Amino acid sequence: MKKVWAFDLGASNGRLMLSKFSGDHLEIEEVHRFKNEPVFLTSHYYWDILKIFDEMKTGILKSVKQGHGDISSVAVDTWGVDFGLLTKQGEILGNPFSYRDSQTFRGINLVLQKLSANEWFGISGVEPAPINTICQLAAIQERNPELLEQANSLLLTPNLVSYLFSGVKANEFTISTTTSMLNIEQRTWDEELLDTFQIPKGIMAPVVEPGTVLGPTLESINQELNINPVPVIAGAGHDTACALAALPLKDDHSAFMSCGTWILLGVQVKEPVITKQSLEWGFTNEGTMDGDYRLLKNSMGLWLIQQCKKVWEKEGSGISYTEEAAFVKEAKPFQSFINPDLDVFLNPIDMVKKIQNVCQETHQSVPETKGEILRVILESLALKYRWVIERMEQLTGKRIHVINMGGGGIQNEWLCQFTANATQRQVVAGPIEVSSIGNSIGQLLALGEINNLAEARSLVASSFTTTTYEPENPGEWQQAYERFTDLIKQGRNHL
Ligand code: LRH
Repeated sequence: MKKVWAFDLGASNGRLMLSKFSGDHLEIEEVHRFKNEPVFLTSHYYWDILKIFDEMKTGILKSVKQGHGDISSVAVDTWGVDFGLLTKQGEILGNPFSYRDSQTFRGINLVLQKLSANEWFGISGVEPAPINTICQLAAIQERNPELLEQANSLLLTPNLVSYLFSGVKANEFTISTTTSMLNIEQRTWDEELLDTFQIPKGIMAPVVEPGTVLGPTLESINQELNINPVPVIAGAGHDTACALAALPLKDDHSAFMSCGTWILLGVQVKEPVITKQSLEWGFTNEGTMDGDYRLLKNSMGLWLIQQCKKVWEKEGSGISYTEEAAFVKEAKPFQSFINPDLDVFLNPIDMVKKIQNVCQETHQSVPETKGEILRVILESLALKYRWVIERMEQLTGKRIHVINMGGGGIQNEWLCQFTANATQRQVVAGPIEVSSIGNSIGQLLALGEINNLAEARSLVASSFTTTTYEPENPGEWQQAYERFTDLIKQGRNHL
């Protein structure tokens, strides 16, 4: 029995999972879960990296206490684009910024002053979007250049924490593709691009392929946690790459959908799709664990619901998952729609008010009750996925028959059913812990326990259960889609 630790850090919580692989069965067990949200101070949003690392160590201590000895390796996956800076001595330089910080909007303007969207997309294959690492760096370079002057290394979040465990500085390929600073063809940092934005070349720790063994856990960590040295692997550092690896896709007519704070909907392709159309429709090309690419659309996802629930909690009228589902059921369908990917939804102070404002501005009826608000969000998300699927089919020339949904978001059964209805495609939902499972698969590949992703996906199919949702009510959803597409033709600041 091989046992590995998978740290999956998300933008609302993080967890340590223990994976057990018997040779033909994979099992995953949650050891520790903790809250992780950006912290607002001095006018910026930061990640509390010290708390994150401390929680990770708590996770290991818990695992040891539960008697999980003989761990073969450990790997970390996280959300994309964010990074930490290190001094020459290897100490952390300031708190890492969150991509929700509004500096990214200044950043994207600065980047576009020097690089056209066409050039940007052509080099990196990544959709020009404010959240990209390059925008943060451009904003920091303008506002606080001393920070970059003092920096000796830049490590993306999974690699930053892997460094804290192993002492080895390297940026793994899949997470590096989210920066839009990587030359997608050469699979390494684009030096010209770094020059254009005066990012000191030396700070970009080298790019390593997924599955690279960085080295054993540091002696100081072993002593503190009372463990034997454990190999730290740079598996696939990006949570979405992990999710794709662990979704039981049957063939290339299956799309993947990783559902969490963000919802990433895409297909695995051999070559990046870098065309006028893919740029115009806001698609992006990121790396997969096995050397291919993920053609996908980054969509706002359950963030919209999480933020509304936060507002209601603050008002003292928070709701549970069960109430959420009941409210959606009661609310009138197809009242109003929003384009979930408008920049205004990236980090508003009050998401409920923002959604109401957008409905009003677009001359639709304004949702008032919790059920109405939730229904606007869920129906709009589902309709947006039809929009994405249809465009993806045009870009690849392949019809999508099935959508494999995974991640915490599939616990929302309305989201799964609405996605099936809006797209009129079968939805196969599961597993929930898809990023942690993918993280473990990355380690098992590196350890030579499994041979390729096809094998990994059949292992997932035989080890975990899924739920199938068949499309319903085609006529009503067709009419809704026509209204939705008319709406998103207006005010398209971000598709
Ligand atoms: C989802 C995700 C997504 C984006 C975003 C910043 O967790 O990784 O793919 O990169 O975070």
